[in-house]
Amino acid sequence: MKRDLAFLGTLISLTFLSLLRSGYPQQTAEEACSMQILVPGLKGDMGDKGQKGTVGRHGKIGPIGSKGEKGDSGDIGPPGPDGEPGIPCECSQLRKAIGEMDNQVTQLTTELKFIKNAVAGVRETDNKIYLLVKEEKRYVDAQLSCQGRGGTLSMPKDETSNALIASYITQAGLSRVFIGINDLEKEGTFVYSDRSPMQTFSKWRNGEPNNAHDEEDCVEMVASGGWNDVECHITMYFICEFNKDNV
Ligand SMILES: [Ca+2]
Ligand SMILES: [Ca+2]
Repeated sequence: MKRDLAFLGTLISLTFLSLLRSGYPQQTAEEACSMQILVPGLKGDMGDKGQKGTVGRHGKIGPIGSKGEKGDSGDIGPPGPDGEPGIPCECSQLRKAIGEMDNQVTQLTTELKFIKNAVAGVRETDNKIYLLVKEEKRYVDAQLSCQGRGGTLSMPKDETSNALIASYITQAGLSRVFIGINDLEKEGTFVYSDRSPMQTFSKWRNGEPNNAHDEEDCVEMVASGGWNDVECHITMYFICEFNKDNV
């Protein structure tokens, strides 16, 4: 039986080979197989749907969200502990400081009063300010007083300034004042209080300067505006002058 089957197989193979050789004389059996693979077959039926896959990995973190609304205020906290005891008041130092301030206020009030009186009483031209000082002083002390205020004894160098000083004396109800003219350094040679020499302008009264008793080296102005040489050690009111550039 096995022998019959083997024989039958051999017979089929020979028959298949003879058929191939009669249809495609130039091709081998191997080439015939390749041709069968290259020819496209008919489209098969769609397969069944696959099974559901496993869960994927987590994605990237998303953008920051918008700011939320302000929350409600919290409850009031408990009171804190008591503080350290304070330092006793340095009353004596405070009283001293207050006393010093009172003194300063008094001093400032006095100075302000002086300034108000001075401003209210001065006379002025375009470039000068004149101040009548109602303190009786000798000539040298009067000059020092004017210098201490930033000026000098008044120096009438023309008719205008002389007339202004004269009216100042008259309006104050005075008869005479010291002005800034003297011949202290050289008898008979009068100079102004700033040491500048006398110019062509002068207002000597008749018969003056006479250097009476050989002791008159300082000069006063009387209410009329005239000049007279007098002794320097006598005391009287005086008029200072200030340059407006220096005030
Ligand atoms: Ca003289
Ligand atoms: Ca005289």
